[in-house]
Amino acid sequence: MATKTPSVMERNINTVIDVFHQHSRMEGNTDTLSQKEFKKMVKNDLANFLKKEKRRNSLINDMMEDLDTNQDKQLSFEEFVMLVAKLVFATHEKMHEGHPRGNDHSHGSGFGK
Ligand SMILES: [Ca+2]
Ligand SMILES: [Ca+2]
Ligand SMILES: [Zn+2]
Repeated sequence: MATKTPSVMERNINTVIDVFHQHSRMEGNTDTLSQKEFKKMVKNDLANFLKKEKRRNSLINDMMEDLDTNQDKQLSFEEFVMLVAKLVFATHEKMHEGHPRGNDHSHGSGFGK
């Protein structure tokens, strides 16, 4: 069986993994995000989806505390993917503001703008 080119969805999943590690490698434990690394990721890579948080460090810290379920002040990849899941869900909800489900199922622009 020939290997097929990854689909857009598969590539986007790989991108999530790559972006996590681009940041996790910056300092300390290379497998986890420190508070500083997480801040940088929010500001560089989630600037449109987390606009409010981007502007206020205290919101980023709160978000990190919520995600850091074992409370070791580091985000493991497992803890981080919960944020991705929440963002996927929240983005879809946002797309449905003013676009009720049903009929031809249309979407607004979500957090993209
Ligand atoms: Ca690190
Ligand atoms: Ca942790
Ligand atoms: Zn939908």
